[in-house]
Amino acid sequence: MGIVNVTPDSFSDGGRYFGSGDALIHARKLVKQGAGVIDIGGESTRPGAVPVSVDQELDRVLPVVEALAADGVLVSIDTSKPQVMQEAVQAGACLINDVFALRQPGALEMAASLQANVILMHMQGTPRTMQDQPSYKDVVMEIRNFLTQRIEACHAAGLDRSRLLVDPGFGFGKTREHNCTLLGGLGQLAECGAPLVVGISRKSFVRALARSCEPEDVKEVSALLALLAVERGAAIVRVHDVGLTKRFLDIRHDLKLFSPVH
Ligand code: PT1
Repeated sequence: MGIVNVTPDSFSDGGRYFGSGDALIHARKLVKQGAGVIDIGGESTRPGAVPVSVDQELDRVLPVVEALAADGVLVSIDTSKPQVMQEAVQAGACLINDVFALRQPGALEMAASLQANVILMHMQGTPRTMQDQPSYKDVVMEIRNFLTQRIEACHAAGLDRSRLLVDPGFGFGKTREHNCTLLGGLGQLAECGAPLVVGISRKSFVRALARSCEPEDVKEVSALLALLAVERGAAIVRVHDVGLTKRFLDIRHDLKLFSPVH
């Protein structure tokens, strides 16, 4: 899954300002590099981010969703707002990626009425304050329980289980230690019974692990961690550097192909 932010503030992960036109060009480049899905977001959810209005978010994302869907690309819409979900799906998005796991007012009902495919992500707190004091007794179990409960809530609202994916939400109300523990416990999250989505690319704990803020180092470590996540059961990895990640994953694939005992 290739990341396309149509936001002015993705500076710290190396993203530039993307107006809708630039975003479309970038998305098409990621598709050429081998992305199977493009995730389009018009509101930053990184730590400290402040919300934007519905109209602003729609203005940013809709032209990109429409154009990519017309190309035949699978489009995911990164939003927590019911109205954005609705208009993006009507414009051709086939997947809703919600960092609030459909907990915002009206979101669960909207996703159910659209009969949409949904990524349910875990977050402790809200983007503005989530990194203030993250705290867990058992980070893997608490996230697994949360995701299981959200699957149940979706099912009760009329969304078939086959439409749901889960994501532990790396960097969303988690310390570096929490993130590392989660990476080790991915196998237990796969037990939620829904395909696992993982987003690690260029996050601050990756910079810490890379012991470097050099963009090339951060890209390399991001791709390595994406590979590790797939090895531990992730079905989808959400990444900025599609070409590099794809190279790593293709090699992993060939290893299995050439050595049946692997
Ligand atoms: C994610 C994700 C997302 N991440 C899904 N959607 C972001 N499903 C946006 C940092 O610590 O992991 N899964 N949508 C981006 N969020 C962050 C969080 C970006 C933390 C950066 C950091 O630097």
